[in-house]
Amino acid sequence: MGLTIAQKIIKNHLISGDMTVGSEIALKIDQTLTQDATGTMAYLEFETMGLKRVKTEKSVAYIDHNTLQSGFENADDHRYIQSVAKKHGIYFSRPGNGICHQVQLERFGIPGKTLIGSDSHTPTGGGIGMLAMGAGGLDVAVAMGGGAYYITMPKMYKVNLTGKLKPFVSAKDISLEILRILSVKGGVGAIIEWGGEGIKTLSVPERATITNMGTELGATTSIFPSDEITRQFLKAQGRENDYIPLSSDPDAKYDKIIDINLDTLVPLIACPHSPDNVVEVASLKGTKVDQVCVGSCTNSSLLDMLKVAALLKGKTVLPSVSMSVSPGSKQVLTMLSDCGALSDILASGARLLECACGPCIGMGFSPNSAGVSLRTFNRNFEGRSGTADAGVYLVSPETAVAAALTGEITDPRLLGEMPEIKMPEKFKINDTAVLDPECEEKSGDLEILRGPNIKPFPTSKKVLDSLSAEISLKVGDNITTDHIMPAGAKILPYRSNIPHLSQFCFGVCDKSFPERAKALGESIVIGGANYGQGSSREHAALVPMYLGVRCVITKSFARIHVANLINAGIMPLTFKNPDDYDTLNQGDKLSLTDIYNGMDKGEITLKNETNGKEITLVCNFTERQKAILKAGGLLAYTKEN
Ligand code: MIC
Ligand code: SF4
Repeated sequence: MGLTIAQKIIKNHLISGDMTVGSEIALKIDQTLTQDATGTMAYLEFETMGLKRVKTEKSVAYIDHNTLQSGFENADDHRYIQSVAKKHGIYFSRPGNGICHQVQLERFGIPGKTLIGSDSHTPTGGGIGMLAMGAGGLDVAVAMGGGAYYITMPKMYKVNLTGKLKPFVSAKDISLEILRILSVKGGVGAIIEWGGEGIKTLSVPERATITNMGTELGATTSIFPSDEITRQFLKAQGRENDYIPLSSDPDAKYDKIIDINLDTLVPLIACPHSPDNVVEVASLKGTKVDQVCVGSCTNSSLLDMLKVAALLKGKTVLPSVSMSVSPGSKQVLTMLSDCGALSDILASGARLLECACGPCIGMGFSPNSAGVSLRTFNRNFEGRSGTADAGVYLVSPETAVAAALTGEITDPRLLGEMPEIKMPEKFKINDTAVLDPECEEKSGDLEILRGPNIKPFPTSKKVLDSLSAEISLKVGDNITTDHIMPAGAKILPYRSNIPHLSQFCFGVCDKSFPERAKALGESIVIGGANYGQGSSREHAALVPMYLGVRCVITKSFARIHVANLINAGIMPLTFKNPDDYDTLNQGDKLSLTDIYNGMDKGEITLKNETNGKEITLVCNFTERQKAILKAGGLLAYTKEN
C-alpha cells in the first residue's frame, strides 16, 4: 500500500512500535527547538540527565517570547539558557533575532527530517516538508539526550486545494476555512497533509502559515510536500543542498479527504474567544476596531510584511486605531528596511515592535478596556491578550490593514487594487545572532550561570493503587492552557519559578483555586471536552502537580497536554459515559480504588463518596505510560531506568 508523506518520514524514523493507527510509536528526532518561556525548564530537565552534549543533528535555543521586561528575572533566564546552550552543543538564537518558528524555517528546517519543539506551533516546519511537532519541555529534553519521542500513531487526513486565491484572500483565510470546517477539536489524533493543484500557487511562508495554524485544529502536525517551490525557497536561503523532494504515493490512503476551492474562498475572521469561531469578514462590516496587530509566528514573513507595507503606502492609520507591526525575524526586518518598505509602514503611523512574539502572548500592547483588537495571530483565547474584557479577532494581514485604515472591520477587497508584490530571489543571510556552541573539548570548563529566579524542579508523587481526594475545580469544554496557566507580561518572567507561578494557576477560571488546592493537599480536577488545548507549556501540568492535583478527569484531552500530565505524574482519565460529567461537583469527595488493575484493564471505578454514585473512567495507558505514572513522572522514571 502507498504511503502518505508523514508515514514515509515516520517509517524512516521509527525506533519502536508499528504504524497502526492508535498505537504508540517511538520516533528518532533529528532536530529540536526551544523558546525561552519553556526553555529554562527544558534545560533544567536536560541537565538532570547528566549528559555532556546533545545527541541530535541540530538543537537550537531561541529567546523570543519574553524578551523585554523590567527586573532581573528575564536577563537571568536568558543568561542561563545561553550558558547551557554553549556548554551542551546547542545553537543559541539571541533575543531580537526572531520568532523561533520563523527563524527555524528560514535557517534550519530540512525536508524529510523530524523536529520537536517545546512550543505548540512547531508544526510551522511542515511548510517545508518536515515532520515537526510540538511537545512538552521534558520530551524535548529527552530527545536532546538522544531518547525517542513517543506519540500515538495518527490518522491521516488530506486537504486538496484547487484553484488560486483571489486578490486580498490569503493563506490565513485557508487556515481559518479549515478551522471553520473541522473546529478546534477536528484534527485531534491526525496529521493533515496538504496537496492538490492549488498548493503550487503557495510559497513556503504561505504554506507555513497554514501548518502553523494547524495546531489550532488539535492536529499532531500538518505537512506539505517538498517540491520545486520548497527547492526555490531553500535556494533563496542559500541552503539548496538541504533540499530533497518528498511527496505521497499516488495510492496512499487517507482517513478523511477535504476539498477546498481557493477560487471561491473569501476573507474570513475568527471571533472571540476561539480560533474556530469563523465567519466572513463582510458579515461583521462596521464593527469599530481599536487595535490592529500584525506579526506572530503565523503571519510575519517577508511576504506578509511587504503586503502590509504596500497596502499602507501613502496612507494613514486612523487616529482611533493603534497599530503594531512585528516582523518575524531579523532577516525579514533587514530586508524590509533595505527595500524601503519599512518606511512606508512607519510613515503610515503604525508602530514597529521587536522581532518577537510580543502581543501574541500578552507581552505588552494589551488592548484598551473592552477593546476590539484585530490580530494576524493564531489564538484569541479569553484573557490571552492581557485585557480580560477585550474582544480579539484573528485575521489575515490584508484584513488587518483594511481595519487600520477604516477604523472598522472591513472586507479588504474594498481597498481597491492589490499592489503587486515582488519577492526577492535571494534572502539576505546574516547568522551573527545565532551563536555556535563551544567545541566539545573546551565545553567541560564552562560554567552554567544561574540566577535566583531559577528554582529547583518540583518533584511529583508516585501514582499509588488507590486515591481519595476532593474535587478542587470543575471546568467546562475547551479549557486552554492559557486558562490553566496564564502567560502575559506579569507572569511569564516566572516560568522557571513554579512556586511563584502557582499563584496564578486557573486564574482565568477561578482566582481562589491555588489557595483551595494547597489547603486540600491532594485534589482532583474535572474538565469537559478537549481539555488542555493550545500551548505545549508543561507548566500547565507542573503547576497543578505542585499544587497537589493528582488526577484530571475529563470528556477528552488535547494531545500535548495529556502527555505533559503523564510526564508530571498526574493521572489523566476520561469518562466512559460523558454524561457522568454532570454528576460531579466541586467539593465532592472521590475515591479511586484498585488503580493498578484498572490501568491494565483500561477502566478504573470511581466512587463519589458525596452522593454514593459509581462512575467508570477510561484509561488507555501504554506499558511505558503506566510505568511513568507509577514512578511519579518521566524524570523519576528516567532516573529509575
Ligand atoms: C503560545 O503560543 O501559547 C506559546 C506561548 O508559544 C506556547 C508556549 C508557551 O506557553 O511557552 C505554545 O504555543 O506552546
Ligand atoms: Fe510566539 Fe505567539 Fe507563535 Fe506562541 S503563537 S510562538 S506566542 S508568536
